[in-house]
Amino acid sequence: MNKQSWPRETRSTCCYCGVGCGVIIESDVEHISGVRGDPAHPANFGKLCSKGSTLHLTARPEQRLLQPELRIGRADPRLPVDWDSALDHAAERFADIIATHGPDAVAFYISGQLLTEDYYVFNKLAKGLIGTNNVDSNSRLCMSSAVSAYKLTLGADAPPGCYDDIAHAGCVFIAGSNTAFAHPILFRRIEDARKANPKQKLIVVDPRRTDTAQAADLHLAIQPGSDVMLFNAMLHVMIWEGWCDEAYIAAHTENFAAVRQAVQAATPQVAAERCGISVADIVQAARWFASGPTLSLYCQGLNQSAHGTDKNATLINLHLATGQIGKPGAAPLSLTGQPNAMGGREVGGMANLLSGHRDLANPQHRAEVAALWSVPSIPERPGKTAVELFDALHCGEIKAVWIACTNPAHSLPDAQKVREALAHAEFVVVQEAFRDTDTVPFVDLLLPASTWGEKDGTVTNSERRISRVRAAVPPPGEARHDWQIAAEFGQRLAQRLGKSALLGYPDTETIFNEHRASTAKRDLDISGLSYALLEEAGPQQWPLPASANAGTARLYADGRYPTPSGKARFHAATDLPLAEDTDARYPLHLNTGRLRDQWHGMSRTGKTGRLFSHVDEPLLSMHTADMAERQLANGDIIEVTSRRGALVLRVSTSTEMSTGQAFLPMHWGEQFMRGLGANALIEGATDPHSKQPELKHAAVQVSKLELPWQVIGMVCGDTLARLRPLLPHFRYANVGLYGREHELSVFRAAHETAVDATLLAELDVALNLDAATMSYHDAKRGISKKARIEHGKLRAVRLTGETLARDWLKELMASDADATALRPWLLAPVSAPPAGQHARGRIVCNCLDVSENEINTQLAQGGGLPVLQEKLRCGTQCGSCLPELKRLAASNFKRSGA
Ligand SMILES: Nc1nc2c(c(=O)[nH]1)N[C@H]1C(S)=C(S)[C@@H](COP(=O)(O)OP(=O)(O)OC[C@H]3O[C@@H](n4cnc5c(=O)[nH]c(N)nc54)[C@H](O)[C@@H]3O)O[C@H]1N2
Ligand SMILES: Nc1nc2c(c(=O)[nH]1)N[C@H]1C(S)=C(S)[C@@H](COP(=O)(O)OP(=O)(O)OC[C@H]3O[C@@H](n4cnc5c(=O)[nH]c(N)nc54)[C@H](O)[C@@H]3O)O[C@H]1N2
Ligand code: SF4
Ligand SMILES: [Mo]
Repeated sequence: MNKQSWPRETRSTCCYCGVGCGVIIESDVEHISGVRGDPAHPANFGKLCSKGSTLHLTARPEQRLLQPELRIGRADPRLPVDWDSALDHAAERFADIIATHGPDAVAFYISGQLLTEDYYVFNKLAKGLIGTNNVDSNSRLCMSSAVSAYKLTLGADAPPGCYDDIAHAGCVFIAGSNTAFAHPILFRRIEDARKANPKQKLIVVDPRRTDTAQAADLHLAIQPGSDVMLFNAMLHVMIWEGWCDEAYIAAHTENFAAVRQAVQAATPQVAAERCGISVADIVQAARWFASGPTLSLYCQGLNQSAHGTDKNATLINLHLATGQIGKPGAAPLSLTGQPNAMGGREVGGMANLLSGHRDLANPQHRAEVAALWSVPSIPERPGKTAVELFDALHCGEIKAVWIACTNPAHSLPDAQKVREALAHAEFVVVQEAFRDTDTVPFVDLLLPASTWGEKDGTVTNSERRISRVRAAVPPPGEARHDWQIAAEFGQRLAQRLGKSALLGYPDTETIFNEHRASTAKRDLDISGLSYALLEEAGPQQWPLPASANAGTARLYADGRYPTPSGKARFHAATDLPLAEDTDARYPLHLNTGRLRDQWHGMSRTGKTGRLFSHVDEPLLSMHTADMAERQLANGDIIEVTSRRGALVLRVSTSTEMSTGQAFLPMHWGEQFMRGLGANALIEGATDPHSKQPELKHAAVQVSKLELPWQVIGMVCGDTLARLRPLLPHFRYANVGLYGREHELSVFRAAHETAVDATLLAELDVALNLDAATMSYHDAKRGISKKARIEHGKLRAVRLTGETLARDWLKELMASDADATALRPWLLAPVSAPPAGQHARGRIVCNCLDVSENEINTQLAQGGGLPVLQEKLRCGTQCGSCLPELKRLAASNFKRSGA
């Protein structure tokens, strides 16, 4: 008999970003106990970043959604139901709506975090079974401009390069990507390449001086939205200086004349003025780019724009004009955000696409897919894209929406309008792995989905590499796989609609094989790929046709493109202003994006204290001059307003920012703060080609808000579910976790005046302080302190009026230290810490738990990164903090005048 050894090890793929790192999951019978990088995986060779390496800490069954829940009337609470009743009810509602209003009255809104097999089933359910093309994905908010530009210029949605190109590049050109935070393991590869080849040039185009930009040889801090002008000016210089590859242009491209014309007016002088950078820097960038081999890496700074397709395509123009494509180290490589944005594109999981990179608008393609699925036809009418879909829900054109693996109430632009749309809808279904998201309160039928560590299937990363996702443990409670839920619903719906059931799949491999068949003879042909081959030979890059025995690392080596003429097409575009520009009332550009340790709406990363220690609350970053103009000091509470919403936050001075700009992380939403998050402020005008919204920009004003009454509460353990309902009662409020072995929940709030006693009593209950062991109240000064000390340890504390002690108290609780010395402090009005207590400050190195204060103290004693690594060990494990450590060392070096 086989003896099972524990912990068991399962090879799978990280469920966060599009780098697609291989992981080895350690588990016992039902629990995931650890995770480490898979040394054999070609995306990461054993490395993981701060998010990947803490995945096991976010995989606790007690935090999951475990049972279907249904509400019948809108005012009713949702109650647990069994799966049969849940799916029957859903099928009945959908069948009714379809019978009365037609198939286009229902819609599916899915996600680049689904597996390819999940995606395939949803797409077939909508387009094949129901007969609507209303199936779109959050990839519309993410990659659709990259897709449309690839198709427009190169003829197919295929990133031509691979990660290995990083090592071969002479110039790495990063535009609109904070790779150090958002694709950390790729950034490790860039660091390695630069070490191996010190001549390699790194250029970063970003309005902010991010950690990525600070590592660059040349940082082009352009004005928001001015990328097309920059790229056109670079091409202008290349033409003028004779740096173009005329032979390549002649042999392998078309439409260059139009582009030559379009960039004529984009002189370096004009561009310098518009972009806010120097002529010399533009010329330098053009020179390095043309010298090559040049690898461009780009992401949401280009895609999330009302001119995102133009931004992508004018960058691709530079590659075509200089022949920097189809050879080692040279490619326009669009970084995918989500782990399976690529897989979604492959199965055509969007409103304008069909399986196997086919186009809905093409009658031949529709006929091919109809034949493949054995259905009479695929509807011709294009489906609604993400923003249109929610607009149609808002005006009642769409009545029912089925949402899976995305949180639109948080992530779509104009969050208030999205909430209205969800509230108007007749029927909202959500498949979720966790229950605490901003969308869940609007849901009629909530279905528990399995997630990372439990699911089985495939994903494709940014370099076209298909990897297996494998289950280490069974789904908790009654959770089911996403594809299963869609298929089981589809079977029931088919019965009611009197159609043949198309979705009877026994397992994911059968779905994969059907998908594979749909790719035959297409640009992404994977006829030669199978689960067996992935098992044997590991992850593979498409195309991998039946005739091949391994995948393809680079495309277009022969200069032949999948266009009708076989040539790549230059795309002529001129610079356009942002969709929403600043004016006297809204004079600042708001930019939004990611932090190193959080993921989107925080439903997963918000489950572990460790991922809050780098940044623990939503801060608006600004330039000191803009703050001074508004008489703002670091940490002040401000109100930021746009033409459609407002948020109350703390402001933080940042050397990353240029004047006239502000930055807000996208992560915090209603679950973690008072207010709807960044998208309360964003309009999200869409790109005409890709329909991707401009999520990176809004015009805002920032003004100081006096909220003198402040409260801070901390309690051992994760009690966020109990603290959340209190957030809306304060003008400013947020919650989070902190700590490692001893995790605590932290609640911060402020208000114009003292809140009433009932609210404070509710807060005390949520903080487990209703039976406090100690309390101090000074009515005259408006200070009160309440604490519970058990077995000599501080278990909960609440401070009002005077909250300066919060940081060292947080440390005391997180270290589980003896709190005896605290008693006198607790009964006096002072805020100074008792001897031996101190605040550590932000944690920079998450793996080794090293704080910014500790790093600065060490740096003050001399030495740089190597000394930090030797003495404090920071930056020696996952490496996610390396860019920041280098920056701290460099600024210390400058400060000390060395
Ligand atoms: N830690 C972490 N990593 C993630 C994610 C996460 O949530 N957290 N999400 C994943 C997903 S889905 C995605 S899509 C990627 C996103 O990855 P990125 O696109 O790299 O991340 P962002 O922070 O959204 O934006 C990148 C940069 O665009 C800049 N930018 C803003 N406006 C402009 C502009 O007009 N021009 C230029 N050139 N730059 C501009 C911003 O200042 C920002 O630094 O990250 C993936 N990785
Ligand atoms: N202002 C602004 N807005 C943005 C952006 C920005 O930069 N600025 N970025 C945009 C981009 S690029 C993106 S990709 C989107 C991301 O936006 P969302 O897609 O809304 O982000 P997530 O929070 O990752 O949502 C995924 C949801 O699926 C759940 N989930 C996790 N695993 C599973 C599973 O296996 N099955 C199911 N059914 N559910 C699961 C999670 O708990 C989570 O609630 O945000 C967009 N919105
Ligand atoms: S870089 Fe980090 S988040 Fe992205 S796949 Fe790798 S481990 Fe996961
Ligand atoms: Mo994304």
